[in-house]
Amino acid sequence: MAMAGESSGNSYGDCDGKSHRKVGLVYDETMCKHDTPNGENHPECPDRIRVIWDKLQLAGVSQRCVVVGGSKAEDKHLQLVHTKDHVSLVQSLSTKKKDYRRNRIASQWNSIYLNGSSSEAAYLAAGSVVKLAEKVAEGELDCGYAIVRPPGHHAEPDEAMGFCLFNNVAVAASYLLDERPELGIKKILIVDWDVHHGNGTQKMFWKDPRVLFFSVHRHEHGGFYPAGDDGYYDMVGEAPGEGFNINVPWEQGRCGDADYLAAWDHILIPVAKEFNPDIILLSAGFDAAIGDPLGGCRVTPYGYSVMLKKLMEFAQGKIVLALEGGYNLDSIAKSSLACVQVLLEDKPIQGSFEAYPFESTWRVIQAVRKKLSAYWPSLTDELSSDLIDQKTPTPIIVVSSSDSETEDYADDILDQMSRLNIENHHVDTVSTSWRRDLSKVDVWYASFGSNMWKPRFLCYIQGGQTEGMKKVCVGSMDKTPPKEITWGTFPHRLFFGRESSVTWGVGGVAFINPLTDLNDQTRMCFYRITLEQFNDVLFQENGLKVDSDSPLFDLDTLQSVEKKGSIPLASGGWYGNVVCLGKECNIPILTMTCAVSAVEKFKSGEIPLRPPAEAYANTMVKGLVEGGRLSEEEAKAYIDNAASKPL
Ligand code: X5A
Ligand code: ZN
Repeated sequence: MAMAGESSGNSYGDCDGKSHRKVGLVYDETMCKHDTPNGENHPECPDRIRVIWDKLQLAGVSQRCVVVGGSKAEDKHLQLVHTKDHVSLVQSLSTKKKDYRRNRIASQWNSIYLNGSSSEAAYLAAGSVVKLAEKVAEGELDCGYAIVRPPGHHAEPDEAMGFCLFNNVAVAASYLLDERPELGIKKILIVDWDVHHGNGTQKMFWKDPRVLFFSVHRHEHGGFYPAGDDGYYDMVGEAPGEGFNINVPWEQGRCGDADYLAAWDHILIPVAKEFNPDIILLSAGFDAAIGDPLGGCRVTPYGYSVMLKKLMEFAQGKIVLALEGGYNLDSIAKSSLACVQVLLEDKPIQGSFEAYPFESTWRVIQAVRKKLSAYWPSLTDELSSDLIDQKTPTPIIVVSSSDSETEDYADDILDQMSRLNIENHHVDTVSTSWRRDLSKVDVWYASFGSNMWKPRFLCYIQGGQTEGMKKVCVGSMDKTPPKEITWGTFPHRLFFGRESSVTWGVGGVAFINPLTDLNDQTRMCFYRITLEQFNDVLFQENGLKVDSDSPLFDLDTLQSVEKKGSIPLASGGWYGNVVCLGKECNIPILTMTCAVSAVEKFKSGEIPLRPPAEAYANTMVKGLVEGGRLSEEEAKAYIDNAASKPL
């Protein structure tokens, strides 16, 4: 899959460069007052918007945006998409003195709670999205993010549901089209990446060709909330709006970056090019995020940032995000931050995707393309088999089959955590206090050999072996995958040597000369892992057990390697020399190679220089092609060159 852009040499982009885009942010603490009437726990809780706001502030990102206060929606604007009755019912909630009256109203709706502040919050949520969209349409702001609640996309013309009272995004879209024609917004693309179908928005623009509604959601043949057929791909709109409603209904949970990006690349982006919107409104729920208790999907902050980046190519970047769902506080804060950083355009996006889309994902994408190709010629061609053969088999374990009830959600989080081995995978057998300390420090591990291929490197983290390996890796104690992946080149000589290795059989394996050589450039893939995991990689690279009661490389060693450039360890193995290549975003970049004395022995012929073992070279090629942005020919030539030059 697509990977991060390549950086070159030792200098990297300024991590806090200034942006020239005017990004609006709406936040208003008043929207936190909408809460359950008796303090019961509920996933749609006031802290959702607080944690997002706090994250943006702590990251120093909100300070670089234009912060816009909340704004109350006008009834006549709400009535562009809602019935008069619905608007006055929501309005009247504020004057009800007694909880039981509100509880009665709430109970007639599906998945709604109400308190004395719900009405005020609902007016603010809708009005804030209207105001932000107006400023972007006017050109006062380039783009923006409305951090609002209650969410909106389930709210129908005459009904609140699914935690939504007013349909915030739909109100804003209608406002621009019907109330502000002078702004020249004639075509609006609404993208809904909330894990649930945007049934309300779909209804409101069902016959309206001015609004192209695109929703990607868990559907499970109608079993997932809001259950039924509305979210199916055969729901394409009607009358002049026929073809302007696109649903991508996932058949299963667990969809992640690769699945969403496939829907982007093969449905949304080509259609958006044809439609050519004047502005994009994004129903930005973050409940498809990894760790979400209701969604059961696994989109990463990096995945969200790539999806957003691709949308910013349209409408001169005029895009307004409005928060919808998203119930894991940590996930929504991180995903929101990633999105605002994209809006600010201040740094290249870094990260990588897990493997490939599911088999069922390709099936759904093909069905959608077939159905919609009647309206969008760019969807006509069948996807090539080379493309759809790249797939992840449907997993056998089925997790959270339908919409989780609120009492399930804590369990689901724990389930997610244990499957992902986040934080709870420290199997402490011996005295392992060093692990606790080193798990708090991040480093970039820079690989130049077979580890450049992510699945091969993951064997050192999660255990296992890939094709061509003669040995199974045990993996690290902490099996959390790398937090980020990026690429770079460094002025060190790459070479291959040794008769054979246990993992790859006959043939050399890669080393770099620990000393710099400005005539050489070696490509490397960096994985951001903890110092604890780095030790487990060191153990495995050097044929040692990972349950050692002391680390090979601790905080003191880290300090001295940063000063001295390289440091030999008492590992006794081939990769017992840790080299510090510099820093990226203040995190040290470390690699491991042989000792300087070994380089001398390679030079003298005492140890043989040898071209790489075949399986080893193939693995390197896969890494360079999939992540390092080389063609297969370029990757092979790069390896041949390093293998044939005299040392
Ligand atoms: C906005 C949103 C979810 C409703 C789930 C109801 N609503 N069980 O994510
Ligand atoms: Zn949702």
